[in-house]
Amino acid sequence: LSRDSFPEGFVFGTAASAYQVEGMASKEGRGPSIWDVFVKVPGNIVNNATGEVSVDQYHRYKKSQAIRSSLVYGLSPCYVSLISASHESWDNSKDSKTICHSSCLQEDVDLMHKLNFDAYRFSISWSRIFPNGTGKVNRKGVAYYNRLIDSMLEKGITPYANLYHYDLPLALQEKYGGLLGDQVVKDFADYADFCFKTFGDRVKNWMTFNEPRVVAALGFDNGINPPNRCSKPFGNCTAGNSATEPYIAAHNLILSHAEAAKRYREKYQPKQKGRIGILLDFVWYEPLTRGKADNYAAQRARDFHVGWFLHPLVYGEYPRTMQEIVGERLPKFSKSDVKTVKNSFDFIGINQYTSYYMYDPDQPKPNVTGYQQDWNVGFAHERTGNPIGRRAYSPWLYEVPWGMYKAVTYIKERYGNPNVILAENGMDDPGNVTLPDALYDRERVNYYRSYLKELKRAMDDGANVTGYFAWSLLDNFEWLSGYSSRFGIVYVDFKTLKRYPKMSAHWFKQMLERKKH
Ligand code: GCO
Repeated sequence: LSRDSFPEGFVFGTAASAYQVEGMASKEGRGPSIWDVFVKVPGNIVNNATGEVSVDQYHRYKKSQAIRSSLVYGLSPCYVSLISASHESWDNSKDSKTICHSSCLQEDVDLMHKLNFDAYRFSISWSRIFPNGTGKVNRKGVAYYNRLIDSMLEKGITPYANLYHYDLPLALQEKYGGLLGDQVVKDFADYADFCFKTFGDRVKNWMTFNEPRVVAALGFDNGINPPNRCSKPFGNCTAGNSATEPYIAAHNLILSHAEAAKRYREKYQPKQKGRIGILLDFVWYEPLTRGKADNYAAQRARDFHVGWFLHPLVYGEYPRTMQEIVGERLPKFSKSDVKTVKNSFDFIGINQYTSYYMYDPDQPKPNVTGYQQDWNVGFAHERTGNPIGRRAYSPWLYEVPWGMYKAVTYIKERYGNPNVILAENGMDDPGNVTLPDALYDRERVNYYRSYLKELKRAMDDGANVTGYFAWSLLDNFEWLSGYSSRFGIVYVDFKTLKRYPKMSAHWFKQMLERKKH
């Protein structure tokens, strides 16, 4: 497998999100998001970790002064960093963890470039731009994203900017219930509009939301993610109404996406010539048996998963299965909504990691291990004692390369072969692996190689895929798991924040090398 196995111009990048990598969460004028308060409640996150410092990308995205001077004196960056480390007393700083240390491995954009990646999918933190969600702009936040974008362009890394990765400004949650309030549609579009206006001269690939299904289901059905709304006894969620709220939140997410896309297309696209899309997570659901009931169950699951959002975007309505099952509780699109929602994308981003078997929970249970999903749809990780794939560290993540082929082919067939970017794909190791063992991530290399082969196979069979993003460049803050799960192709020592490329990083570097023809 090499770059040449893919069409000319195919983009390879890595993906990350603001709260997971930036750090400086309560500094430089950033307002809190719903995650900032959630992580502070003891017991919510493994080891009570937070994204307050995380991997400090806020400071470590570009060449630091010491490395710049190395170019002047003709010394190797590593050598200079050793000198400067011993001469300057970094540790005297009150906040030494968030000071930009200089070392040959600490510059993330530089690292992407060295590993031969073409692009970086990052997210903009809404409350870093508008600390209260609306109104006054935080100039320091704007300056940070300007610096980040500029340093990417300097290095030939194409920015892919996502506007929302779970981090709703807390102010909007408090003001009108966040995603449950209709007002979020306008507020999100205003925020998006500001970003298009400010960064759109350089950012040509925009994404509105990451994984709206996760936002709706985990935030409002089982309530394990903020704002922790549910009506079932799960975790420590607050009173909500699981029967309706996930559908209302999802509906507002769809309308917010569509409104932002409309603004982009009308006001900015003609001049800026970029494109806009949305990011959907897609677990492939494979029927457990060949029986009709399981087939229908799998189709239903795909509809409730990716169809929930993609169906309205492509066809202007929710999937038939959802309409039948959810009935009156499913909000309706007005005629004018349909006009904004339908075709409100230039591309679809798909986050594809894993696959599950799906069975009809009303049929007598075959021999499976798994659990019941919401909406009373059953899914399983094993069929007659055989796991669907090798399990990674996270209990939800099984390695199923053929699921990649099926998921991408399904989008092609059911949704008219839209332009797709494979926006996330990857696997994790446990957080407590140590150096140097952590660097020998053979299994991650196998994972990437086999999934990329299946992606290529789907493309050879006609799927219109134009890019691929690995999750993630760096080990980082993995939401509820904190730092107990590592998804990076680059190891981060969370104490020193030093970066150490793993074998998988070297694998990508070689795979992406441009051959001189
Ligand atoms: C997503 C998640 C990411 C996770 C990654 C690994 O977009 O899928 O929200 O932020 O870190 O998926 O679990």
